[in-house]
Amino acid sequence: MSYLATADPEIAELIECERLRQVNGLELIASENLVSKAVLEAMGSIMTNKYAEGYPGKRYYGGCEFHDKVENLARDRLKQLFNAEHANVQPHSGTQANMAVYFSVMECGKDRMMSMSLTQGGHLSHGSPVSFSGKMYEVSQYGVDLKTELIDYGAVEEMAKKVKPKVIVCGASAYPREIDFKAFQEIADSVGAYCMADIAHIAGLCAAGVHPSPVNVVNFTTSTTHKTLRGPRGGVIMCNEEYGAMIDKAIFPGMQGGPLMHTIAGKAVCFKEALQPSFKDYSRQVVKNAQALAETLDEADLRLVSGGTDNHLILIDLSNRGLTGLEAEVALGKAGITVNKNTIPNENRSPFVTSGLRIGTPAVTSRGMKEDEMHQIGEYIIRVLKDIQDEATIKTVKDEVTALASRYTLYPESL
Ligand code: DSN
Repeated sequence: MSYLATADPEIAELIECERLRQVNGLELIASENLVSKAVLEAMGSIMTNKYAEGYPGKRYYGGCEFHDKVENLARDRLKQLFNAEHANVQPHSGTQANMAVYFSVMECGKDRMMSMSLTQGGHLSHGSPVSFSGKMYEVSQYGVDLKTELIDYGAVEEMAKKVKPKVIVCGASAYPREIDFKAFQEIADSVGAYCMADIAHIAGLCAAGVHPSPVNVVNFTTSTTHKTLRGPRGGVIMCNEEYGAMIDKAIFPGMQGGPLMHTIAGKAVCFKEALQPSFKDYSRQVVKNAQALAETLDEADLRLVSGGTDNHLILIDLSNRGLTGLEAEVALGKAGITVNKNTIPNENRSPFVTSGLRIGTPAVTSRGMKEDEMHQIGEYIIRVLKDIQDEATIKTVKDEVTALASRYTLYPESL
């Protein structure tokens, strides 16, 4: 960072403040992770200097010979990682990956889609009324069974038969349990719909075989690359060869211009890392850590949505604690524990307040923490939530958090 410190000390200083926040705190946001130094170097490289509109071998600019090789490596590695027939690594984000699938198979203002509601675990780009997806298509949303807090596949099927959607979206941002992708595709087939699985949250777990993969099960799989997959921020799409040309066209020239080639280089590095045997160990540990943390929270009588977790995240229902998600998020933040407020099934508060907290283990697992540390972190959370006005306890917990964090690197081994 020496050039930056000279050229723009204000930005350099803010980046250093953020580095210290990450070093000294515990990052428990379920959708975040830490990238390796190799990914960081690729992202910060001169690959950003070039326009490469088009695809390898078919660009609209000269001088793309090395960019072609980088993008081909990224596509081939992603295909190998998920055993996919076709991969597009150009989406700038998960939302744009989803948009490309919708644009490929649905007609704006005419077609219907079905997806999980945002308050019960879905995502904005799955048809929320405030997102392009909810404005452009007619959307029907399914949720979880309010008793079990699990997806009710029978209810999804019933809705599909009534709604006759063109696309059924599965995949979630706040669902702690395994998703049955085969069941979703079967429901889609039964009503002549396409099925799209958005695995942004669990992509790393699917790649490592820790969660069943939807690739080759559903028609389209979209994802981000920066959550459990532990790569740079961005999106990808996978599908069978028969849909490949249509998806590629939807991304470019359909909705994006020049690809972010420095990000695509970072994605290629991430996929290589995820192909190493140690990534399977990492992913297994992410789940073990989430389950260890859930156990500690559950023992303290915090109510966990669905009773626990099968993946990398836990959803705590605070409604019987006289606390909102917002209050809990702020108090834990003061103690150096970063989490996010989240809606829960049967939510009656606004998304800015909420009755829940979402907690995830991908980043702390990348730092090398295991079950013992998860029990410790669970204790910290319990102590802070017991009385969020107790500033002395928050201060003591913050010191303990800093001491724990200081024992672990910010940069995962390059595998
Ligand atoms: N906003 C992300 C999350 O936190 O789950 C999903 O895009």
